[in-house]
Amino acid sequence: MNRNLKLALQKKGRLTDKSLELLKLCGIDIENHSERLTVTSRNFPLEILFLRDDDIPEYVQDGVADIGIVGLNVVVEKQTKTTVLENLGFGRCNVMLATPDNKALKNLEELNGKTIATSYPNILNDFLKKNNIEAKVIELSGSVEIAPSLGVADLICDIVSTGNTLMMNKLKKSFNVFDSEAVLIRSKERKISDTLNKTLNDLLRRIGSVQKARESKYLMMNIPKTSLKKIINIIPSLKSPTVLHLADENMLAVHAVIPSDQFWKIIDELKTAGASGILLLPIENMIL
Ligand code: PRT
Ligand code: ZN
Repeated sequence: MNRNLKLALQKKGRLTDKSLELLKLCGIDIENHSERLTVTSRNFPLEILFLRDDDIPEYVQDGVADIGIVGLNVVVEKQTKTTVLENLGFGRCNVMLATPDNKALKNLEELNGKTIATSYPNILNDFLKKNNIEAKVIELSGSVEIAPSLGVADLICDIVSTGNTLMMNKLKKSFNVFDSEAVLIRSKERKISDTLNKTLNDLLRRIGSVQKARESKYLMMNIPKTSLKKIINIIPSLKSPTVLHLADENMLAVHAVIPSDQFWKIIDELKTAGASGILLLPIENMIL
């Protein structure tokens, strides 16, 4: 029986928009899903299941969905038999220890004998064990940040992104326990048909090219002919840059793909070397 590949996504939350945007960049059309549990793509053999993020690892493990997009923090906490196929580079956050403002920890050993409230007991216990620390862990399902002020715990271990939530609760970042981002997972043990495997590989190839494109930008500029050598030495190009003649024969146009984060580092050098009309364009897809 031919069926579509099933992908579990968070129904409504921090990862939903970015997950759908990734699919769109992969050329996969998803119609409005707001009131539906499942949606099938019009132009790719993919069915999307919209679920609570906490349920995604188990559903993928059990084969309800073939693959899923969820935070690594949830994957590791749930201890399911799933494996990470790809880090997706969004939904980045840290699981961190935080103390009341006036009770900062000088070192990890000071955690011994303390009570820590968290929604991530497995991740925390693993961290404590690795560091030979004996502390009492209290599991709370939400509003962990109010535990110290209620006198329930000495400190907390929770997700931190900007740190604003900690600040509002008079808490302070302490040690980092776990780095997280959204990941694509599949079941460790379940097999899928050859057809579904082909669809999965196609999807992974597309995701790979979107990720690669995100890391790169297309740089265009005009330069004096005499500066070519200098400019080529400045550009951290993947391959040799494209050099084009211009109507003004003393000038050349140079085009190159560069790592996104390099642009602001080299712009002054390019200008000093005589570059003008500098344009930096996003790349939608990069097939290597
Ligand atoms: O309804 P459902 O169960 O599906 O969603 P949820 O409410 O459990 O999860 P959601 O949407 O809040 O988060 C989904 C995933 O996003 C998490 O599992 C993380 O992998 C990732 N992520 C990234 C975050 C954050 N950033 C984040 N800041 N998840 C939660 N937060 C919370 C955190 O718990 C704390 O309350 O935001 C607060 C801290 O944020 P700052 O910016 O104030 O530090
Ligand atoms: Zn959740």
